[in-house]
Amino acid sequence: MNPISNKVLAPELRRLKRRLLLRSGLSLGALTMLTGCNLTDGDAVDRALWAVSRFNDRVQAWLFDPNRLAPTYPASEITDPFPFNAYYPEDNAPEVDGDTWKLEVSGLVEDRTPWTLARLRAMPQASQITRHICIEGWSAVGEWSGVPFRSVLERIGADTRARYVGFKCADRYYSSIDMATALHPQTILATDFRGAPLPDKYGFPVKLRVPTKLGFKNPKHIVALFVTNEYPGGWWEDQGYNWFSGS
Ligand SMILES: Nc1nc2c(c(=O)[nH]1)N[C@H]1C(S)=C(S)[C@@H](COP(=O)(O)O)O[C@H]1N2
Ligand SMILES: [Mo]
Repeated sequence: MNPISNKVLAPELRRLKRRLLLRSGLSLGALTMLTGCNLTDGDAVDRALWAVSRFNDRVQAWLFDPNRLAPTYPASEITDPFPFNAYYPEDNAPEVDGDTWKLEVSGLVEDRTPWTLARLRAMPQASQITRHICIEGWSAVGEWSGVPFRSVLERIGADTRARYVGFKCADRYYSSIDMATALHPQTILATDFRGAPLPDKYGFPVKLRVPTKLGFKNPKHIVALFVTNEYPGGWWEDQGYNWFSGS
């Protein structure tokens, strides 16, 4: 974890940090990674912040290359313990029953049959060790495995010309991503964390792992997905965080 607390930042930088989050959806952690600048180096950070904060959704969407891959890491760099985050404390994480859990599917798809955990696990699996970057200013490397989301979309006959995929979660959290991100090779419907079923707090039974996006675009405890052309928003997105929020 690399917490960048407000305490160590000058007031000017605090304002810039807020502006950066609201306007570009990037955290200071993400900015540090992108620019390679050292956060104690005030001037350089300042310049980078101003440059990045000029990006708007449209520019970011244009810059987004669906084939660009997020960096991957060796197992030795996995952050242990991995941080928990949600809009509530860890003890309140929902406890979903994996045996009765179903993933509802709706919207612009051909096959609305709900998915069971067994069906997801029977699909070809993928694994990744990637960095999760939270808008609150920390990042951590984790290992997730599951089904490439693209193959789920193919299996349900999703209209991949649609603009968005939206998600609803067992804890009332919700989020959405653009179709290019949904089809990205590293976007996976993850059932495992570090080679074992996702612990409750990290999103049991299923979370969307999107390493090209900030942490809040990685919904945990997913119970429903839908394909749509109508902007679905999200828990944080609707509170002013930048929707695109990624590279
Ligand atoms: N269902 C659900 N998913 C969620 C959240 C949440 O509160 N509820 N928080 C998001 C945020 S802001 C972050 S940083 C990550 C944290 O995931 P972790 O607990 O595995 O670190 O989950 C994201 N997905
Ligand atoms: Mo987050």
